[in-house]
Formats: sequence, structure tokens, C-alpha cells
Amino acid sequence: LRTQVAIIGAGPAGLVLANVLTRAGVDCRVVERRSRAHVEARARAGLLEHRTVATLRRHGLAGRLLSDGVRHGWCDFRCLDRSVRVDYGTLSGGHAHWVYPQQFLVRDLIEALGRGGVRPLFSQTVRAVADIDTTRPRVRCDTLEIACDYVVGCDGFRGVSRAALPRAHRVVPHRYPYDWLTVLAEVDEAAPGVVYAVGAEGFAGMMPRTRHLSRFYLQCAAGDTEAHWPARRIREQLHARLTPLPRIESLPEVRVLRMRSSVTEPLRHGRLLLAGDAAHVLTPSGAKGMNLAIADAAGAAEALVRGLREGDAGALAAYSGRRLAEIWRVQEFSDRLLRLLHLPPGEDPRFALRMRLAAIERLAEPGPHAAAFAHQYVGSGAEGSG
Ligand code: RFL
Repeated sequence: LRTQVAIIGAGPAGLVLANVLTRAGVDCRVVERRSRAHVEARARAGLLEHRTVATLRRHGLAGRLLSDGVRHGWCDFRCLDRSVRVDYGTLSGGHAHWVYPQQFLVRDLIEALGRGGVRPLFSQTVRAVADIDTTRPRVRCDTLEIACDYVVGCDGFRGVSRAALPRAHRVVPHRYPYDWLTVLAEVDEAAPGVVYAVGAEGFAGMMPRTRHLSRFYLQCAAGDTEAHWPARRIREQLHARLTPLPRIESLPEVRVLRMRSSVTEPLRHGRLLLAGDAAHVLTPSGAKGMNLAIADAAGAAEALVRGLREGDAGALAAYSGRRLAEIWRVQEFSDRLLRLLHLPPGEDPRFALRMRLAAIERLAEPGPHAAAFAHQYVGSGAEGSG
């Protein structure tokens, strides 16, 4: 098989990239190891930033999200029996998130690609990426090989593309001293908004997904497994840390999310570029992972179109530096939010909670400090994540 751009992975990054390239007249193929049904059912993130929606809209990919998604512009912080509403929509000058589950967006992106005549190669695993130092890199899959001009690794944290980078590329990791239990729950009414609860028993969070599904997070001990968290304990802890909360009907998905971050630097070597989770992992605290993946994809698409259609290699040379500046800004934001949401081990919780309440109240008081947080949270403007 021969194409201009071989894309590994049909997650949000790979699919946005493929759509933008196809619309710009660049030939590409997407290889995905899972089936179409699998990727269209995989529930993960659900909050789309202002600028993510602007990107999707610009490329004609936001139709269903704009008609079926719900706009959201505030979050509540609960701490010491207080509930503080941060109206980041108003504080950022009218920007908002869109609540739209990742699996719906993936479905829409696959459909849009199909309308452009491109069908990802599903159930086909990439085994190796070769010859990235030449002008004809190759992607070796289970039953076929793709020769191309560029390879973009959008294959997530556990993908193969990163392994093709030479040793000089560094992965900068960070491990937090706790984990999160992530729980998808059927609820009797939609979560009214994002809620972060900070308390001596540990952090708990609630994020809206659909009318009858919400995502909950519970801080747990580092190294805990799902076996430590039977349904009864989850319900007890949600009530203890998060009340009031909607009535929970069932818990269809419970997983422990290892709380770690990492960034690979640089994001390009020769004819291989990395985008999305293949390049960086963020904790879900600020709901940034999918947004950053889509921003990477848009940046890679622009650079590839310039390189392949206009013969301008400058944008490809600048891709890694530009994206890393933003990726680190977003990492710093997510890290800062986590520090606000968790108590430092060993510190008297009475003092630590008062400190956090004071910090939370500042986020709600109109002024430059709250406006900067609001812009970063919603991903807008010069102070935002891009
Ligand atoms: P994805 O979505 O992981 O897609 C990568 C795709 O590559 C495929 N793949 C391969 N294909 C062919 N050959 C190979 N050798 C391959 N190896 C891998 C995979 O099957 C997959 O389809 O990466 P992308 O596109 O960069 O998108 C990133 C987002 O998916 C990610 O940042 C978020 O979903 C992170 N995330 C969450 N973010 C939030 O903001 N809020 C959340 O609640 C939230 N929950 C989650 C999450 C990520 C999770 N994973 C990855 C462990 C919950 C989970 C379980």
C-alpha cells in the first residue's frame, strides 16, 4: 500500500488528523488495531474545550456535537461544608465547555471520514515503524505494509510509534502519590455540572456525560486495584465525600486510573511525528487529554499540508517546539489543579483544608487571578492553553 501520510490509531487524534488531511487533498490511511464497534463504544473523556470545538467547527466536523452536545460554563468546588461556584464561562468572557462523550465524537469522525471516501483499516495492528530517517518510511502491520512520506503516531500511551524514536528522545515522567478510581455510573438525572470535592477522606469528583450517565472519580491509595473497591464501598465513599449527588442506579464501569503524567520530547524525528496520548499523558483533573490530542492533530495536519502541498518544510520543523510549549503549559495547569484537590500527606488536614478553601474562593472572585484560571480551564484566549 502506498499513501502520503500513514496514521497509526483511530482515536480522536488520528481521526481529526485524517479528516483534516483528506479535506485538504492529502492522501492518508488510518490503521487501527481495534474494531470499529470497539472504538465507537469506548467511553472515556467528555468535556470539549472552547477552542477544540472551534477547531472542529472550522473543519466542518462539529455538526452533531453542536446539535446534541450541552454547553457548560461553571464548576463547583466543595470544601469544609462550603460549595463555591466558579462561573468560568462569565469569568472567561463567555467561553464554555461542550459536554459530548468521546465515543460519540469518534463515531462522528469515522462517519465524516467515510463521506470523504476514507475507511480506516480496522482490526489491523501496527507492529513496527521503519526507515523514519529516509524519505520513504514504512509501517508494518499484521497483514500488510504501508509505504508513505510521513508517519504520524496517534496510537496512545501504549502504542508502538514512540518505540521507533531514537534514544535521544526523552520521556519525562511523573508519578503522583495516589491513584483515582474512575467510575461510570447510571444516574437518575444528569449531573448538573462538574463538581470537585476536597476533603480529609480524599478527593471526589463528578463530571457530566449524558442524561443518564455521569463519571465519578475517587482518590484512592496508590497501587489500589478494582478488587479493593466493591460497589458498596464506592457508594459509601461517594456519599461521604460528594453529597448531594444524583441517585446512582448502577456502576457499569469501574477502573483504577494510575495517576501519572509524561511528555516525550521532541515530538518528531525524521519522517515520524507523534500526536495525542502517544506524545503525552495527562491526568484527567482538568479534562485536558482529548483536547490536547485534537490540538496536536490540528497542528500536525497544518504542518503536513504545508509540507506536502506547498513544499514548505518550515511548519514541520516547528511542529515539536510549538506543541511542546503548549503541552507543558497544560501539564502545569493540570498539576496545579491536582495540588488544589489533594491534601499533602503529613500535613494537618485542618490547616490544609483552610488553605484550599482560601485558594478556591480566589478562583470565584472576579479579577485577573480568577480570569486567568477560567481561561486556562476552558481553553480560550491568550491566557488559555493555546
Ligand atoms: P487514544 O484515544 O488512546 O487512541 C489511540 C488509538 O491507537 C490504537 N492503537 C493502535 N492501532 C494500531 N496499531 C497499534 N500498534 C496500536 N496501538 C494503539 C488504539 O487502539 C486506539 O484506538 O489516543 P488519542 O487519539 O491521542 O486521544 C487521547 C484521548 O483518548 C485521551 O487523552 C483521553 O481519553 C484520556 N482520558 C480521559 N480524559 C479526560 O479528559 N477525561 C476522562 O474522564 C478520561 N478518561 C481517559 C479516560 C483515558 C483512558 N485510557 C486511555 C486509559 C479513561 C481511560 C480509561
